Amino acid sequence: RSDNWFKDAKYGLFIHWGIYAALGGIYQGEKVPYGAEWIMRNARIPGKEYRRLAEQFNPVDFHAEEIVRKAKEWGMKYLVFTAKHHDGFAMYDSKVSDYNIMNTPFGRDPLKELADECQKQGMVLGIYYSQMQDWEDENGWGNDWDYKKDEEKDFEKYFYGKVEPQVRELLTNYGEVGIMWFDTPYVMPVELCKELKRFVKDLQPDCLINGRIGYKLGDYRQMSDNEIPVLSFPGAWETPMTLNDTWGYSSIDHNWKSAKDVLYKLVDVAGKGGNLLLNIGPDERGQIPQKSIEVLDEAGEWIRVNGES
Ligand code: JFZ
Repeated sequence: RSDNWFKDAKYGLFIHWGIYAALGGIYQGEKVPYGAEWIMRNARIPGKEYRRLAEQFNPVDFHAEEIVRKAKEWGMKYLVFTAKHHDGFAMYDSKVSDYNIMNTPFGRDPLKELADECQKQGMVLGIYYSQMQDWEDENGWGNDWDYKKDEEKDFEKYFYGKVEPQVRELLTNYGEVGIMWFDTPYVMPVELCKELKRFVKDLQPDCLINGRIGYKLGDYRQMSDNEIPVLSFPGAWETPMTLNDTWGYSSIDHNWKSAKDVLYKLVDVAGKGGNLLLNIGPDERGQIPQKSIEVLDEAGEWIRVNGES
């Protein structure tokens, strides 16, 4: 893989997928505002109840081969998959925590399946991991309805007991990882962010780290969600973007961008030297929303005709 793969990539696929997809933005008959992947926190769903989603999770329509093939057709060069989002649920086979997808009726490891397909089809694999927020771990940040206030938690216990061991799994069991994509570092102490960076680089020296590891320690600059800078930057940077207004699957968000919108944004970002990381949120069956497919298909066709490579 070239050193410059990221700088040349221009376009990637973000995949936000977790057991929150089963709620699709609705809890107890009520629409819960903001990102559907935030529903546990936004509706203050007790952990005991939220875990029941795992007991029923069986996304039989998930096909890694298809997702990677589609991403290629759409003109994308890398993908980033949510191995663990803020809800704390591991969407891969984790020995560190039982709270993972192997303990669902599905019982398969989608990250492994995606990693194998990426290898086969020539796509760079990136892994999203929520390092600070974890609403399942009693010492992870963000859950004050089941557990103590954040300031009273033993964050290091969570960090050394869950974060590092899980990051080790992710960088050991899935082959070459192109990016470790961290998120919402907020008040994480700088020493631990540095420690995490060292930890990643020790395991995979060529693995890039995104800007949201915090304190400008990332290998490339991270824009805010959906933000496109006015001027270009010399270094590597990336804008994460959704096709509607949520990252996780929502049954009620129909505010879809058109293929034309996507292309304008892609050309804008790529022209300024950045990468657009565009998101899909598969539903509880593992299906990509039909509208996302339509828009990305249409944009992909234009890219095939007019793109450089
Ligand atoms: C975070 C997550 O909380 C969200 O669920 C999703 O995963 C998204 C990609 O990242 O949300 C953010 C993080 C940073 C900004 C905005 C939303 N920001 O810098 O503007």
